[in-house]
Amino acid sequence: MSIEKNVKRYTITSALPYANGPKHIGHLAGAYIPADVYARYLRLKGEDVVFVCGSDEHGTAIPNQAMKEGTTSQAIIDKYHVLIRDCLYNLGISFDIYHRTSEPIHHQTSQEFFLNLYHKGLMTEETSDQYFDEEAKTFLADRYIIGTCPKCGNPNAYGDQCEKCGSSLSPRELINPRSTLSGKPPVLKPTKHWYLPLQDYEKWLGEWILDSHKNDWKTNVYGQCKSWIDAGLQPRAMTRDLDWGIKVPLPDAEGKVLYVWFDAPIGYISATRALFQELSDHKKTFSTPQRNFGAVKAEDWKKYWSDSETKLVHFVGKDNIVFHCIIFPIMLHASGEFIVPENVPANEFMNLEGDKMSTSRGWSIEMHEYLEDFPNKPDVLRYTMLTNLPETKDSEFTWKDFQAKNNNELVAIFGNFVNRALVLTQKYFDNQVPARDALTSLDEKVIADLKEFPSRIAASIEAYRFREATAHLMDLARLGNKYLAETEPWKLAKTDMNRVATILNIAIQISGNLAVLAEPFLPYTAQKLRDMLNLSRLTWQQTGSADLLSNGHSLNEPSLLYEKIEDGVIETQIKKLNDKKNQMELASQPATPLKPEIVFDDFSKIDIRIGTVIAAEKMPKSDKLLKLTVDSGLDKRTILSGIAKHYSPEDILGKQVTFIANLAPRKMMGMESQGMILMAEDKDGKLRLLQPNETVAPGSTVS
Ligand code: B3M
Ligand code: ZN
Repeated sequence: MSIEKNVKRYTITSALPYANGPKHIGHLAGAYIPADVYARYLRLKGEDVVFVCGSDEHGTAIPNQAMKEGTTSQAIIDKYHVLIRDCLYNLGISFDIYHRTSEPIHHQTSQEFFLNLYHKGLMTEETSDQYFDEEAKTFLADRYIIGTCPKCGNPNAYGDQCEKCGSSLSPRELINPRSTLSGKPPVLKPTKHWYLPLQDYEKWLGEWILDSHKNDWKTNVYGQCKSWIDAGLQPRAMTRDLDWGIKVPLPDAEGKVLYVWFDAPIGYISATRALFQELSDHKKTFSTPQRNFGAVKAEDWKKYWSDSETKLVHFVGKDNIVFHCIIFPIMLHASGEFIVPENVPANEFMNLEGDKMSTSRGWSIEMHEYLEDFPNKPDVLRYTMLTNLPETKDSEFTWKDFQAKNNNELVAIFGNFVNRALVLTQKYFDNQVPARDALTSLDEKVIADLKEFPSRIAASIEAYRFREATAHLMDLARLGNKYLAETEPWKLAKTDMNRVATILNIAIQISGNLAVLAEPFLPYTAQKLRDMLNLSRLTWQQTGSADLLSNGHSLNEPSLLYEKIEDGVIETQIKKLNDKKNQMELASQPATPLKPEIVFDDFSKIDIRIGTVIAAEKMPKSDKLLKLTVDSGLDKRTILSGIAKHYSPEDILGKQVTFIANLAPRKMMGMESQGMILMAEDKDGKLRLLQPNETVAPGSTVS
């Protein structure tokens, strides 16, 4: 059984995105939105919270991308760090700091961490054979080796993982391995590395996870941990042969860097360190403190990582579970200096329109794309994600659902309720909160119901059930909506103004509660609503009350919280998604292999010309051939062309074409063809005419 410890402060982390490209919205469902709801809720309660994140700028993902974009690793991280950071902040993710693992303070923290374990004798040194590319003269990181997957036969599996069947692999398991750098088969060469003997911590992990977190960790997380531990752990190399990363701080480690999964989670610690450094210096570079931390000292960061009364919670996606539940905790525990996480409420994946979300396949909505198309709707995305979080199993984002969540819930329930309450108060009471008169039993019931919401929402958040928490929030708006629908104050205005005052007072109180309780989920909405209600920041503890806004309190001008999203907008997005995927598919098709080299004389023998099609008809008895009459500038000749599947005679009539003019005539289906029309052909065999980009005289030569 786990014993809830005495919690004085919280350290909340979101997985550090690799700064190797834009990130799609699926990431939000695991590491960012749930973490943000949790952090915002705790801050509203007045808890001492630090919420950290930053860019993961090491590992082979970075030089890989640099190679693809034909630039340097530094240029890649500089570009994507800013892009990802800005997207996350614009989506309302309220980090106190968004740091970078390329910062000196992180290099220092990671090297200190490594040396601490090393000097304690907790690292083992081992020389083993590893793949080396003799042409590129470098050891090959797992990602730089591809070969056939031994499990499913995928010919393009990576040295660490097969993306087709999902198996995790080691490079030596690949069949017919080849280097991605030179394309050649790599050779084995001895190299020395430093290992963390994970197996030495099996007993500790058993007690810490399997015994004490059986009931409070999510079953998907606990299950993954259990199967790892049951299968038996092995020493894991914490260093790599690579020229991009944090240097191994030992004299005999030339050309070696820390394993990215060693340094990246330490990034949480260095981010916290940087935050307190900045707070104590009153200088801001990376930090955006979300609350007043008061007067702090630089070394105060330690409390958030070493004090046993700190609750550390890591928010990640399911692919990061093993690193946050097994490897990093072993590192923290072994260091003897740090606390281990209280929970790792990892989510499963969010799919997109029936398929796995993937930036590389083009089946994705990138965060920046969303924000470009819906710049003033971060909350609509947050809400759609929150109501669909893959908390127990994979879930799905669809544009139709996005539209439905907006139109049927945010507009029709939340927005509609608040708008009616405010507009009616403006109309009947000059925008001043009217006092309540005698209460009916319905009023009393609604006030009593309202009181229950804060603890109900809180209980769900504290149990990491964010979907449920979001549903409770919307239920409060529903309660208000229903109350107005039942009491119909607009009908009573002529007969019973006291009654109208009572109803609108209660409706305004519910709106005030929504303005506070919605903040973790819909921060932009909450802000807008607070502004309309002319309400200062309240705490979570103040909610549940029907006296949040005093009698006579003046409200500001009401405006709509949400607007309807029309079908056309959704259709455009669906089309955009399909177009992007098709484009990616075309771009990723390998081109037809090159033909053997020729000399210039070979080429100059071919007489290529431009002509104009002056007649075109289908070739009888053929579904492939068109019979064209081409004005070649020299003559009017017949050319038979196998394009009937791609062009109709009408399509091609009058068009200019490129053709080989001196090809020996050939007989096809009993007719002579005097030349050959040149076409562009893609991998699918689709043919397109080659034309000059301006009309030229027939007979113009091509050279
Ligand atoms: N950058 C992997 C990922 O984005 C990795 C997370 C690091 S968290 C310390 O999935
Ligand atoms: Zn496979």
